[in-house]
Amino acid sequence: IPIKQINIRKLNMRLKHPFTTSFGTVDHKELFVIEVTDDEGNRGFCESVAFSVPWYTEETVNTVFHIIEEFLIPILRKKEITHPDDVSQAFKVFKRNHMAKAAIEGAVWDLYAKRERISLARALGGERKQIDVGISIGIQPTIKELLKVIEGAVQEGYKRIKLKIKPGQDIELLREVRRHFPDIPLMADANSAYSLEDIEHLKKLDEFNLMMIEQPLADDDILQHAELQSVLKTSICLDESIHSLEDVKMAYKLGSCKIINIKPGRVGGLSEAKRIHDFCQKHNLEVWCGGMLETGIGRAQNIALASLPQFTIPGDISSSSRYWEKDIISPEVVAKNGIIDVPEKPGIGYEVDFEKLNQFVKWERVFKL
Ligand code: OSB
Ligand code: MG
Repeated sequence: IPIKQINIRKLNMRLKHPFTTSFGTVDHKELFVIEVTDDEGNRGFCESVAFSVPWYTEETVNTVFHIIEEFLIPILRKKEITHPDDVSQAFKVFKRNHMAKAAIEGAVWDLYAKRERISLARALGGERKQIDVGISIGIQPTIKELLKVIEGAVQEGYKRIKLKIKPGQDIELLREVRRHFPDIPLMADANSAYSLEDIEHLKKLDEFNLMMIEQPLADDDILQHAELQSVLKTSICLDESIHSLEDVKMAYKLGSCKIINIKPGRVGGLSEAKRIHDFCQKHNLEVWCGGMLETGIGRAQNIALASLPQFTIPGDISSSSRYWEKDIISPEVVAKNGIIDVPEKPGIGYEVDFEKLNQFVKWERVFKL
């Protein structure tokens, strides 16, 4: 894949509504849109998913740029890339910084699929023409407001409702939600807000018929989750703890979870996401695709990934309009009755709308290879 040029645009986009988790509130998303161009003028796109503050994992939007500029682009100048899998392989000389690596790698995947004239979904081995999707609902100021947001999501047809919880806003909150919505497919995400000292408290989650509890314990733990899973009926899903296939193997061996949330950015890109998918398929771990409040570019990448067969649980892949007044792709992502059509056009299958995108650009850097 003869990559000739990399354009990196820094964007700052305001979310329609602030999104609150146990770690804090996000109301703007700063991100990089990565564009890679080949010798025939084909262009591949991806976005960086890191937040401005290192409270989900250690990366930030600015460490992403630092790593790309100082370390990743020099590698692309030296190494020949014949397949997108070569990108993550070549990047392995540098530790972690998965969101930086994934931003470049995802753009190369899109470029590769466009050169092959196939959809990104197909390039990854995806089979589904449509994917089921769910929605992640942030912590709301009051239960009343939460119930209203859930009602809206149920009306829209989302196939799985995820609620953010934290100590003090968990058991009573879920009891109230279940009283109003006894049958909806429901789960909770704690974003590492608990410790093993809360084990008796966390056992109460078993009464709510949850699909899973996502990342209850520390972001860097796998062992303690195994201890918790051994006493919980509710399935544990790991998010923050999983950075690689090796982490998944450890979690599987220890019995730390039954479900894996795959986010390409967190695991270093689509190639590693696919390897994790394949392992989970072989070992009967269910997987689903998480979200990072992406624009349509990242959403399109997630849709392609979620078309793979072991993505058996609806992902956090909502409509563009959930987070953005206007998205930067055309057409926008639309979930109808909780279903999104997987595009069949080459690459990510959505056009980047530069007229819209340019309104959010703070600056741009061009790297010739
Ligand atoms: O833990 O999955 C998470 C948002 C920001 C940071 C972490 C998470 C989330 C979400 C929202 O749950 C996912 C989305 O709708 O993009
Ligand atoms: Mg999560």
